[in-house]
Formats: sequence, structure tokens, C-alpha cells
Amino acid sequence: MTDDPPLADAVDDTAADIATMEIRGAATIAAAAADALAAQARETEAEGPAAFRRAMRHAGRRLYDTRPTAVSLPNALRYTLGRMEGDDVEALRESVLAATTAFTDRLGRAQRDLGRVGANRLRDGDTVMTHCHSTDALSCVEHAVEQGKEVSAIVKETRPRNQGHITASELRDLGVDVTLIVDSAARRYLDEADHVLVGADSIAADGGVVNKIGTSGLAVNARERGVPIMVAAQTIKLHPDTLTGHTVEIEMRDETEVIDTETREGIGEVEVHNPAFDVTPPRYVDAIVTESGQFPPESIVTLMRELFGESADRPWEEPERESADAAGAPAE
Ligand code: RI2
Repeated sequence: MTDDPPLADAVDDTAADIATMEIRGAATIAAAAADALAAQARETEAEGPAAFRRAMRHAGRRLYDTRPTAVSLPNALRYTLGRMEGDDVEALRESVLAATTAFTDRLGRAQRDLGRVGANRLRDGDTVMTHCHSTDALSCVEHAVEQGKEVSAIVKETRPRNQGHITASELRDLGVDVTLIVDSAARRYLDEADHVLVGADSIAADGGVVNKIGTSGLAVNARERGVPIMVAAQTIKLHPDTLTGHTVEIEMRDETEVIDTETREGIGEVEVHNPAFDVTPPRYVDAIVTESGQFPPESIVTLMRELFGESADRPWEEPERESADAAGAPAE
């Protein structure tokens, strides 16, 4: 086993903040990961190119291990570490810094572009029902408002962490009328909604949408009520591993997010489960809105193949040969 090279403080801090959800939301996580990799590139005191590459991969692994479901994180690592090139430390450093900057610019551009596409689906006077907090979904409303449309929102609070409060506050900043409801009131209020508008943490090759727990139940109810379901997801949310049959791991979070210890003990012996996400099957989704246009969920696989090919690389992992050499194994 090799000793892993030291990490920049920004990498440790970012990883901790992602794990505790101080930094949350798939796009925001991706941007923070890119910034942390840039810090690692700036601060790494590697003596040679191999050591520099090892340090960058170590930073990648530390970030990768934080939250398993949001694919924007490994896709951010793929984009930036996949563009690391050069024969000396300075060239490698420059390539990572250029890639992280390009990646962050691309994120912002993608969100604006998909916002324009999503806004075209909203008509003047429409009401959207939201779940959780998604910067991609809010971009659609923001652009509709910029187009001069009046939009209202019914905002689900989204237990257990109440990210709906963030959505409500940001919609108010846009001048949108907001009605905040508890999650269990959603079906009653669907009759007043023209669209369900949500984001995504990952999109699978079959068009399944992995998003905040409760999305799938909302989608089933919306379909029953005839309310179209629109998913705002820039292409960084496409999960390339699902092209080869892998499933998306659903993150289980700590039970204390759901119930405090004292209340729980007062109830007696119970199990508490806290899955962060669920999967909405493609048949309940009307459109996935991306920066490349809108897609019926069943056709998203075409876009995924275009962007990722048939397989997803994992540039944060140690190449087998290099680990074997470092561990003292005989060279082939
Ligand atoms: P943007 C959130 O998860 C929600 O599920 C939201 O739809 C998704 O991230 C995407 O967010 P969490 O991080 O990338 O609150 O659209 O668990 O901002």
C-alpha cells in the first residue's frame, strides 16, 4: 500500500460540507468539487508528474466518497481529472486549473440555457408545484419571469430537511407568489397546479429520474390528476454507469434528520429509515429539460451515449499498474 499524498484543506473542508449537506444540490456540489480540485492543484507540492497525478486522484477519491447518488460529483471529477495532461508538474497544474475553470463556466451556461428551454414550457399565469430545492428547476422559473410571464408556485416543504423553504425564499426573490404546503397536502393542491417542476440528482439510461425522496409519489399523483411533470436537469446529471446496467445507489442518511433521539426513545423501539432519494419511472415524466433541449425520458439514452460513449471512466482511481509498482510488485 502507498501512503496517500496530503490533501489541501479545501478538499477536506469541501468533502465534509458535502457530507453534512452544508453544500448541497447536485449542480452546487459539482461546482464545489471543481473548486476543491483547483485548490489541490494549486497547493500540491509534488516533486514529479507521477506524484502530482497521485495527489489529484487522492483528492478526487476523497470528494467522490461523500454522497453516492448525485452523479454530478463523479461527472465533475471525470471532466476535470480526465483533462489533466502534461509532462511536468507545472503543465499538469495548468491543465487542471484550465479544466476546473472551463467546467464551472460550463455549469453556469448549461443552467442558463436549460432555464430558457424550461421557461418556454411555462405560460403566462401558470402555477408550478415544486419539490425540494433545485437550482436547475428555479432557472426555468427565473427565465419565464424574465420573459414577462406571471408564474405562481405551490412549494412542498420537503421533509426531513425542508429544502422547500429555500425554494420558497428564492421564488419570492423572483417576485413569484408562493404557497407553502406540507408534503402530504400535495395531492389536494395538484388541482391548482399546471406543472410539477422538479430537478434531478441523477438520470438513468432508461429515463428514470433519481430525485429527492417523495418525487415518485408526487409524479404518480400528478399523472392521475393530469398535471404534466417536467424535470430540469443539465446533462451533468446523466449517469453514465447506467448505460452498462449499473443501478444508482440511493443514499441512506442519518435517522436524526427525521426524529430527535429523545422523541424516538419516547416512542419505544422502532426502526427509522431515511432514504434521501427515490426513482421516478420514465412513464411518469413528460419532459426532461436540459441545456441541449427537452427530451422525452425514453430518448435521453441517445444524448447520454453522445456525451459519454459506452463506458464511464473513473480517473480518480489508481491505475492498476501504478499501484502494483508502488506496492513493490514485480514489473511485467
Ligand atoms: P440542482 C437536491 O438534493 C434535490 O433532490 C434537487 O432536485 C437536486 O439536488 C438537484 O439540485 P439534495 O442535495 O442541481 O438536497 O438542480 O439532497 O441545484
